[in-house]
Amino acid sequence: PQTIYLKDYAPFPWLIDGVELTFRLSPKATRVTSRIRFRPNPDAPSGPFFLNGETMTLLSARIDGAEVQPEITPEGLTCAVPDGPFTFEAEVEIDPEANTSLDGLYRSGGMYCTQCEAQGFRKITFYPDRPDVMAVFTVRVESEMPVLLSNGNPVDQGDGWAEWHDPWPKPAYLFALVAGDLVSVPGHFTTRSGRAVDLNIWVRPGDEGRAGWALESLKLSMRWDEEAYGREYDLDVFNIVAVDDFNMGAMENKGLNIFNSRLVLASPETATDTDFERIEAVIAHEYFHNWTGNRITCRDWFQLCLKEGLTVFRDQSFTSDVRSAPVKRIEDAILLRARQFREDQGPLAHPVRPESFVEINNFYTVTVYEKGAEIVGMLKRLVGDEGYRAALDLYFDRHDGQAVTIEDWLKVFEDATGRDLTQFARWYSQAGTPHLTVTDAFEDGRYTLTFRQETAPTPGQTEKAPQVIPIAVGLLGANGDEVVPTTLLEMTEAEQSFTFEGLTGKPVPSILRGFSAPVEITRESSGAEKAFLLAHDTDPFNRWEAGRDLARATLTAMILEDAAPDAGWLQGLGAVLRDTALDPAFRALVLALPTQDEMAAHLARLGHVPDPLRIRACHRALREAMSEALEDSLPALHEDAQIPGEYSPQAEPAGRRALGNAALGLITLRDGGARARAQFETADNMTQSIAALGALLAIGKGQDQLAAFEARWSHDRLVMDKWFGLQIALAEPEEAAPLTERLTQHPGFDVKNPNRVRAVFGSLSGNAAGFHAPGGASYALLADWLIRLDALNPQTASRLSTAFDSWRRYDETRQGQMRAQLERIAGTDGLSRDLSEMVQRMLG
Ligand code: HT7
Ligand code: ZN
Repeated sequence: PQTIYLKDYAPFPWLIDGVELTFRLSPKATRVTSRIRFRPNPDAPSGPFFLNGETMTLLSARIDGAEVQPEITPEGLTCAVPDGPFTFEAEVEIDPEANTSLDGLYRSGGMYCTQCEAQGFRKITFYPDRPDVMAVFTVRVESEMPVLLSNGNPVDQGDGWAEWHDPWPKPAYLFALVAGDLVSVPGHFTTRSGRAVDLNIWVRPGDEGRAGWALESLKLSMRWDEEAYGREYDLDVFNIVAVDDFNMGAMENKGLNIFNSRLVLASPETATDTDFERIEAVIAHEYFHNWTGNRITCRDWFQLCLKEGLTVFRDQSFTSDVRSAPVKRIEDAILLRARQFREDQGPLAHPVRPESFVEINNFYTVTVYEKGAEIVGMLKRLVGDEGYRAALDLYFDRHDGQAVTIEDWLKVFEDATGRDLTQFARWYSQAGTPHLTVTDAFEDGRYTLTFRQETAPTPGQTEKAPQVIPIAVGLLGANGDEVVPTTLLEMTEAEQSFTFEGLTGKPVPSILRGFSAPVEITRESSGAEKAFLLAHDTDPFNRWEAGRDLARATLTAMILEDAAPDAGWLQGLGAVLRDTALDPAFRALVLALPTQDEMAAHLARLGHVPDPLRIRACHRALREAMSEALEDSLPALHEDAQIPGEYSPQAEPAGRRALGNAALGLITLRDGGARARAQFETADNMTQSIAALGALLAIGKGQDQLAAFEARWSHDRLVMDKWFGLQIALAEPEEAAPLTERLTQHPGFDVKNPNRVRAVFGSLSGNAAGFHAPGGASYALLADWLIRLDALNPQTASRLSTAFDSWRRYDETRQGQMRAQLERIAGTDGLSRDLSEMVQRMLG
């Protein structure tokens, strides 16, 4: 397969003045006719006329009305064209029913829907399928389906047809079409300049009662973008459609967002607090793309972080504003460290803006999204709130309607603030997590912090230059008072010192407050100092961080030295838990231990070979110690979470339940499951019910409850995903593979449904001790299914294959077993470009 390079970018030699498409939908033989008005691009060198097109049959083609016979290859067509403007027309036939890749036009549960990002449009018709070719689309859909949707505004409709026109030029990846037997949950929004917008959440009949939260989240997002960024909606309608079979979370097609149904449908009985929060965030994310992604898009796919990093940053800010800012920051840091730092440490490490790819779908990664968002956050921290707003205003003004690059993005910051961002730009090109080593000294009232930055080599990048690192620091006095408030230090050198004058005693530093940069940090400091910060830090992030560091340190000592759990940390934890002035959601986060995978990564960084079974045993032992030490506090926390009255998914009650259920998990370790059983019996919402079930499964009980849960919910796909996933995630190590295998025989297992496949195999790889259980059965099982899945849905197979990315961390036996599975996959005939690229990179 061909490797595509950023350095080879060349503009398309033509511009498009208008696209007209007609779809005659039929399950196995959909006809698509296209009429595309091309004219030479004055800013591009001339070149051959090539249109992407795959997996379709060309029935006829015409140029300016005259029949032509283009040359067809598996990738597209070429054809001689006139020198000046011309109209290209084609009719093609495609087979949506046979499309199991869920990319292009496909069928899901009897409806038709599309997914075109990144390169799905080329499976629909012949077209220059690249983001820098933007055009105005008019679409006619003909079908017996009652609801026919496409992008933009409705133009007209009749019996069996509908026409749509999108006045905003867009790249083909934002095209969408939906046809189905759907019902809408309608709403209205008036923009601040007075535009009336009809909102619809389209769902299958029967699901109307579960779309209200998505609708409210959409209105909240629309208002927030006006207030925080001055961005208004720009069409008369905004449609969202829920689809059961979907490769990712959701898609921001102009005026017609398509969502995985798990990110739309929610009721108290079927969705957890976390589901509600996630729906709110993803609805916001896709809505925010209307400006950051759609009105201003990417010049090429190497610039993906331009829209994704910025839009993730925007959805994170939204959640911080509508929920709790410190809690959101901690959650984001947990995710970044667990997944992005892990990516950076392994064979799949790549820059936020990669320089080459074989399959672009493999680069929708945590690095592009979450590290991309961190870079935006750092820019904002460096230029300040006002500078950031001025830069964004300039970005929207200067680039509206364009397909742009990271250079364009950084230039608006330079122009708006006068800052030189040449060195900062390394954040986009250098892969890997910078590691800061910190030392300090105190003399005559002067306190000096010295930082050294280093980034380990990553594939294809051995040498790393120093990056700009914004380090937020505060200093605390011996009594816990803040003697120096949060100050932003700008590190630019490989090693650099910063001095604070006029102090009366040696302070306790609180470093990297608010997780001000996506870096790792090492500083020799005593447990007592960490305990002090856990008790006193005025920065909530670092207060949590101190507790996390202590938890990791005690777990590390238990694993490596057979040490007893740290009594000082347990005491500090108790004090935090009892402090009712603290947000319950924050306290729940303080109670959560580093995950077993995080511990494996930590031990590997320290130069040890992690033993997943030993980590699991010590994790369990530490939780038992917590259960005992906190025995007096836990029941009250659990009781406080039994909130009477109507269920609300808002942050406050959700936080109380998070803390209560964390307490329940610990209580269950010592009470044999009595309290969890009672909660399961009486729960009137999914948060309480799944937490109780999880607590029981974690102690090897709960089989009756699991059966009751299945009996109650077997008709509901989304709820059953939880049932499949939870039992695998919590299975005993030696049971994980056999249980997973049994569940693939369950009548509810459907290899064509990505949610179900992820529930099963994502949970298997998420069960660290189960995935790495001796004998390698889980490795073999996952590889078997990746090979089967790849033939149907390469994107989902490729994403799930990342379970193997940390194989080099482990002992020789496990390494050998994982490498053998990767080689077996690599040797499979007919492997997709997606999976083969991933496996090759992992084998390195
Ligand atoms: N921009 C979208 C990314 C995406 C996608 C979504 C659904 C199915 C396949 C997809 N490939 C790429 C989603 C987003 O980031 O908002
Ligand atoms: Zn996005």
